[in-house]
Amino acid sequence: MHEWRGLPAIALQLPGGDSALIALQGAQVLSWVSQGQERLFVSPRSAHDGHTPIRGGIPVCFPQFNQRGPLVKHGFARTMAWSGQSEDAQPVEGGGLQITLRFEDNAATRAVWPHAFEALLTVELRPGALTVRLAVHNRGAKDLPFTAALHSYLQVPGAEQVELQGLDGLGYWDAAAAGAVADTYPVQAGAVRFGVETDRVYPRAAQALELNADKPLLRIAQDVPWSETVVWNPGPELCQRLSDMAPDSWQHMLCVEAAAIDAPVVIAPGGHWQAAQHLRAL
Ligand code: TA6
Repeated sequence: MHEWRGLPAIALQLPGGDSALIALQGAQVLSWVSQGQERLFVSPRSAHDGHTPIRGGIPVCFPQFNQRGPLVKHGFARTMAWSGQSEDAQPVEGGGLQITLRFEDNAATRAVWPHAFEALLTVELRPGALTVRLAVHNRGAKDLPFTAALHSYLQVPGAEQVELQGLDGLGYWDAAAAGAVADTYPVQAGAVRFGVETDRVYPRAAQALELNADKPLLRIAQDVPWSETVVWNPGPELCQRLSDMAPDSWQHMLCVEAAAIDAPVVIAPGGHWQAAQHLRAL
């Protein structure tokens, strides 16, 4: 078993040099290296005590996004231990490796959320690409409603130098607007740029998004069941107030999240749901 700052983790390594590291806490991908470059951001001040959310990588928000419900912010899945081991990694087509981590209901989840479920997080690493897929199975006798997100923290060379393309023309919910009024939807004009707190929920775009700096960095796609894309950068002021970020961390990260939040997903008894986010290094 590998470790990340003292926490158990699983490492995937391809012969060409691409690699990934996944913490058992939250099945959180914490590192993805492609073309010799780290593509994910993890805060130097992140907690690593085994139960506080880890700041960075790809947190799995489940079964609740943010504070849109009665559970802890972003749901309990990101603070709990998932099961999986390095030996479970399997080769996949295209010279890759994949691993699936598992989490099911237990006394702690049933105390706050009365559902029988199995959640699987599959990480597929291929040369130049990372796919992360969340699958949920309703093992109970009643409908299972949830909201969720793959809250990916992408590493950027400078938040003010990057632009996110592909959301042009879409109306978005602006969570950073003063008073955040639910029925005002500004329309995105051109690429999204950063420098102040940005916290927006867009409908899923028809095509993949592209993150560019002075050169193309990443292509970001999400499967159709992820009905929204959340774009978050805390900007300098909020970042100062986040105790698990360094004051300049906002310059090094950008969250582009595959999310299903505006309408809860409802899985019928015995039913399954799954959706992936696909990242490609450019
Ligand atoms: O996805 C964006 C967001 O919901 C923001 O509103 C911000 O709170 C962020 O997630 C981080 O949340 P966290 O609980 O990890 O501090």
